[in-house]
Amino acid sequence: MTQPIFLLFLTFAVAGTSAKGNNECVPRNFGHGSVACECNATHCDSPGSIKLLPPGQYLSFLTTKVGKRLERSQGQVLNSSTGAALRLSIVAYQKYQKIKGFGGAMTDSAAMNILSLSPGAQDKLLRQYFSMEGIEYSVVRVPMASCDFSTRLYTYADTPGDYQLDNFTLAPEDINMKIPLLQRAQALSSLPLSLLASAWSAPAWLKTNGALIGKGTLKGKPGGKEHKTWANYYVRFLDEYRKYNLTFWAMTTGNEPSAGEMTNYSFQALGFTPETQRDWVSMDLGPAITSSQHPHTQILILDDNRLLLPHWAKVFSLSTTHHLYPDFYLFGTEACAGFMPCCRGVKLGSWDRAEDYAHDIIEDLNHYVTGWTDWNLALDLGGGPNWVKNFVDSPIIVDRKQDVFYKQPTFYIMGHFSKFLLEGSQRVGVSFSSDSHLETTAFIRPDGSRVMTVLNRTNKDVQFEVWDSAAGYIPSVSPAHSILTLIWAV
Ligand SMILES: *[C@@H]1O[C@H](CO)[C@@H](O)[C@H](O)[C@H]1NC(C)=O
Ligand SMILES: *[C@@H]1O[C@H](CO)[C@@H](O)[C@H](O)[C@H]1NC(C)=O
Ligand SMILES: *[C@@H]1O[C@H](CO)[C@@H](O)[C@H](O)[C@H]1NC(C)=O
Ligand SMILES: *[C@@H]1O[C@H](CO)[C@@H](O)[C@H](O)[C@H]1NC(C)=O
Ligand SMILES: *[C@@H]1O[C@H](CO)[C@@H](O)[C@H](O)[C@H]1NC(C)=O
Ligand SMILES: CC(=O)N[C@H]1CO[C@H](CO)[C@@H](O)[C@@H]1O
Repeated sequence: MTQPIFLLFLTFAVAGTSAKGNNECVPRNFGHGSVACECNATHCDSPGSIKLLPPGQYLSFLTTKVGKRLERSQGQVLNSSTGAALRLSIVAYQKYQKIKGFGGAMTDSAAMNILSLSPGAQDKLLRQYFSMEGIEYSVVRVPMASCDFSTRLYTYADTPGDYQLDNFTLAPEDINMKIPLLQRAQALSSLPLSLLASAWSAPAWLKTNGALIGKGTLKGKPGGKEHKTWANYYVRFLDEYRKYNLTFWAMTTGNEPSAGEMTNYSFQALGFTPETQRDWVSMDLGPAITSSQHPHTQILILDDNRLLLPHWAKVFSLSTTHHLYPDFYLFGTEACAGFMPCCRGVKLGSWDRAEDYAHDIIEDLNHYVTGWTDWNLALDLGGGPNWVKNFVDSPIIVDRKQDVFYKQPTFYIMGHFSKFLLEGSQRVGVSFSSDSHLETTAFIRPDGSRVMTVLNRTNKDVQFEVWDSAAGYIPSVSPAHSILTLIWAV
């Protein structure tokens, strides 16, 4: 992991708390700027399912540094302007990319953390992510075999010389943990989940360095037996998961191929250059998938740092990348907070990390990205387990001893997008009547309803109105340090 797609700016402040009620956040202040909401086997705050109001009314959902968490309200769409100094107009004829979805990763560590809770608390946690009452994740990234967020090193084919993959076998981590959780997540979800597979390393015996970690590539050349075996390994993985009724929307060509080009890289990696990976996809992986029982599985390249675009895409003949290759799409496969050496691990209730998430997601969406996948679905209080101590943060932190989990501000940020931007929602233009640094993005959903999300990272409340020529005027305010999602039918 460690995909530095955003920078952290850490400051400290003390936040207020929100009211405690039946369905409300039980706030816990750990001194990191805002609160985390505590959930247990019998209580968890939840935004609830969304039913659009008829045309002429809007719904709004607000999360603030001072403690609101996807707080719902509603109002009338007006027929005339309120005269607000700032107007954000929907420009419906400016159409951009369509959304695939939002989600997180079912790593070995995430699965262990979720399963360390009592069955009741596990259920509450899964409902928070996947059900209509929660934030309705639709994408789950599934590491193929071990990564740094595992407690041991393994692949599914560790028998040396097993080119036919006769001894390919899923791990106990899959069979006892990840698969049952994915099935439960699917059962809670109102739509089929889009699963995304990523491998970290090939089996050691297929690699130049004879190890899962460090600098190393596949032996031989694309088209050779190691490259063929590695392609067939992906097919076998899809075959095995399908036996559990889990089918994959897409696979990536491998997590962070650039890491495997670094001397002494500390955890599982497999090096590729754009040229070797292009040739492996065209000679081995592509044909293997096409002739498998999963011919429609999408292949995503460059499951790696954003900085490597558009070079990789150019070599594969894929803002810059979109304009070069408009028929392909961009999708964010991994992001997290707390990976920087200065400020590693968990910061319960951090508001800065929430704003970093929101800023990064809006920026990506406004540059043609079709979805955004968070990293571990759940970590422990130390930001692990992680066998190389590469501890980071997660939107849900589990305290096994107390049988509780904490929903961090980043959890609600994810919800401001995942719950509203259904697959197929199309981004449209927004024009500002005057200079403002409010960060915003707007979409028309498949049913024609409109969604606008507004981020304010300053200390000032900002009055504004939305104008949608198909609906009217929505008077609103973006409070200091808040994120607001407005949704209305037309
Ligand atoms: C769960 O949390 C609620 C709200 O804080 C509390 O009233 C209840 O006692 C807790 N249940 C357990 C089993 O700790
Ligand atoms: C807006 O105009 C429509 C059509 O004239 C009318 O039916 C509606 O009541 C008006 N709404 C408001 C809030 O004034
Ligand atoms: C590999 O699989 C074969 C056939 O199922 C079995 O006989 C053999 O013991 C396995 N080898 C290892 C090292 O697991
Ligand atoms: C398999 O999963 C799909 C949803 O992805 C569901 O509709 C179907 O009922 C499941 N089948 C079985 C046998 O569980
Ligand atoms: C890599 O590790 C080896 C063995 O520990 C060490 O000798 C070498 O200096 C390391 N190389 C770099 C570039 O860190
Ligand atoms: C309109 C307004 O004041 N927006 C603020 C919201 O947050 C951004 C980012 O920090 C500020 O630059 C804007 O001034």
